[in-house]
Parts: sequence; structure tokens; C-alpha cells
Amino acid sequence: MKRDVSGALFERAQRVIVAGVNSPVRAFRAVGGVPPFIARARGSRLFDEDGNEFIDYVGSWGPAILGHADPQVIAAVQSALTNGLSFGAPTALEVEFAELVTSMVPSIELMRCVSSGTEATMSAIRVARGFTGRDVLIKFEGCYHGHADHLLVKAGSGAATFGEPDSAGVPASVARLTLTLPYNDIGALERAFTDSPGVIAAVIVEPVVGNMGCVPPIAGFLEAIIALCKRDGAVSIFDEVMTGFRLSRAGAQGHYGLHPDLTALGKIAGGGMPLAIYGGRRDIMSKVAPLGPVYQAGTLSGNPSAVTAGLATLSRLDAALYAKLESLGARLEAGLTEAAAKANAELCVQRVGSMLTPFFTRGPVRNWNDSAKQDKERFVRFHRSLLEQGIYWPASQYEAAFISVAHSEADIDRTVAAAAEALK
Ligand code: KE4
Repeated sequence: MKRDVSGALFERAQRVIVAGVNSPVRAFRAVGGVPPFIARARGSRLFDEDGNEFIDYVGSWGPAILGHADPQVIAAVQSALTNGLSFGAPTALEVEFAELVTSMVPSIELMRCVSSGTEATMSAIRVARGFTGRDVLIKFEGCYHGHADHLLVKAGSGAATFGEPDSAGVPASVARLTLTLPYNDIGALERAFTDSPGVIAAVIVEPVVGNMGCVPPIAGFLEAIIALCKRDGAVSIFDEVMTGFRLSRAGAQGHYGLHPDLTALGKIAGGGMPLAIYGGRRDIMSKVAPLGPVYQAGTLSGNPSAVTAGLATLSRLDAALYAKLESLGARLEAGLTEAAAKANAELCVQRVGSMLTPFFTRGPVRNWNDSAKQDKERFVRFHRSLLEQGIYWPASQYEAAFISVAHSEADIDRTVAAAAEALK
């Protein structure tokens, strides 16, 4: 596959942009090689600067649920742009958008728009701390919630000790306020509340994890988070930046029939434009300035073109779309599983709806320790072979792949055939 133009661009990029990319995973460090520089995208396809065409399973890391450059979304945004890019003032569009989001996700009574998933989770945690007057945060190993300091924390050396920084630049004093527990470990969560009653401000969780690969919750895990928070007066926060609108019109909470206290949304919410949301219980969100003492602000929050892209995207999410995504997801899962069996390859495919991950390890994968056992080299060979065959797969074994409603059964079947070749 010709990669000259991308190679030259990568050289230039690395001289002026950190590692040549504006977000680390794009640098292909986990899989090696030159990342294709994408020129344009349409439907299920990406086209790079060398003219190569790919079937895309990254979907901009989740937003492209309708497929790329959906004509209706593009037309709506083009029209909005002619009215001006940003006013820094309230608009009717934001009201329409917030009314749509709160009608789709019933646990959200009051919300705020921000510009990234990081801002959404960071703000949700701040309002939970302001509402409870408490400082301690619980998160789970393998879950990623954006790059705010208190979320770049790994489990401390002892089981119950508080966190240690998981990135340079994060003060130890900040990390110590974050307790990191194993995902899907109800007992560890119960013990955390028993050992530290009345000090936990919030528990934040990816209700279906995408950031250690696709790891679903075991029965009772999400319910335990909500119940234990309620009992102790802590705030339950579902980080649905990835799962929101992906798994149902009400995200994972709709899929599982649950009501967290607060929710963070992003990615699909803006249809690929910089737009994210945090919101939930009215009594909690009423603490946010200027109603209450918890400050949060943003120059471009809720800007008209991003909100227009969000409205045009969310308004298309109906039962028929989710039925098609489920059918395509099941077809890909079955095809990958069958290809692995024929190749006698140890592969565990985990999927919820249109997000899935093939784990090169014996399953099931229930938590970070399980996911970390993956055969990394096997994944690297798999990824490289798929790319050479025109399949653009997430460049890390710790990511979820996404299917859009623009994917066809022929796309899926071609991907399965490429995977069978990649597994040889
Ligand atoms: P952003 O700040 O990147 O918009 O959102 C952060 C975030 C928060 N919560 C969850 C569950 C997320 O998955 C993310 C971001 N996801 C990654 C991919 N796993 C974005 C890709 C990237 O970092 O370049």
C-alpha cells in the first residue's frame, strides 16, 4: 500500500506538532508504522492522502454513528455556518438541543453543554464534590474519563490505598484523593464505602468500558454503584461519552434501565463537532454557577454549528438504526469468532451493540488485569495486516471498534475475510 504522502506529512508534522498528532493514540505508537493522513471520509469509508480507501471502524473514536459526511448533517451545518460561527450568547438552538437531550435521557433533568468529554467528566466531578462537600473520588482501573488531573490516576500500591499519578505533572496530593478499584468488583466497592463512610463524593464509571477494550458490566455491578452511592450520600456518575447514544437513545443507562445521578456525554452528542454535555439530577446541577457556587464556564460551549450537528445527528437515532447496528455488530462478532476458530487463534470477541473488541487472550475479559494479558504482538500483526488490506481498525488493543449505520453487510463480510487472512 502506497504511503509516501502520509510518510512525508508525518515527517513534517513531527517537527511542529507533538509526535505529529493532536492526540496520542493517532500516532500509531502501539502498532508502529506511519499513520495514514486522512484527506476525506464518506459513509463507512476513509480516504487517505495517498488515495488509499479504508473501511473505517474507528469512526473518529465514536462520533460517526451515521457514517462520515452524512448529507443531512453536512447540509444542516453548512446552513448554520452562514449565520455566524459563535456568539457567546444564548440561542434558540441550544434550547431545542437541551430539550431533545433531556427527552432522550430521562435521568438528565438539567444540563450544561461543554466542548469535550474531558470537560464534561471534570465538571460533573466538580459539581458532585460541591454538592456533597466531600473530596474523595472513586474510579475503576482500565476506565478512561479524559485527561483532567484527578482522573490520570492509577491504583495505589496497596489494595485500599489512594491513587498515585498515572501521568507526569499530576500532583501526588491530587492523585491521593482518587481511589482506583478493579472494574466489576462489587466487593471492593462495598469495602471502599464501608472503610470510608461519608467521605466519598462520587463514583465515576464507564457503564460499558471502551477504554480497556469493550468490557461489559457483570450483573449487579452498575446497580451496586447506584445503590451504594445513594446509601452513603455520594453521587453516581455514568461517563457515557462513548456509550451515550451509541448503545441506545439513552446510552448504556437506557440499555440497562438505570438512572445515575449525573451523566457525561460527548462524541455522538456533537456528531463529530466539539460538543459534550454533563447533566443529571436537578438538585445537584442547581449547584452550578450562576445558580450555585460550583463554577464552570466555556467560550464555545453550545456554539451554534456544533449544536446544529448534534441536533441533526441525534434526531436520526431511531429504533430502526439501532436494529441495523445490532445486526451488523452480531454479523461482525460471529465472523471474527469463526475466523479465529478456523485459524486456531486464541481470540475473545466482546461486544455490546455496535462497539466491540477482539481480545487476543482467553476470555472472558472482566477487568484491566484480564485485558492486560492480551498477546500484544499478535494484535500488532492483526492490525497491520488489516490496514494493508484496507481495513482501518483502532490502533490499540485497549480500544473499542465502532460500526456505523452506513456500514453494509458487504463491508462486514469483507472485514471478516480480511481478518481471516490477518489471523493466519
Ligand atoms: P475527549 O476529551 O477526548 O472528548 O473525551 C474524553 C473521554 C471521556 N470519557 C470516555 C469514556 C472516553 O472514551 C473519552 C475519550 N475517548 C478516547 C478514545 N478511547 C478519545 C480518543 C483520543 O483520546 O484521541
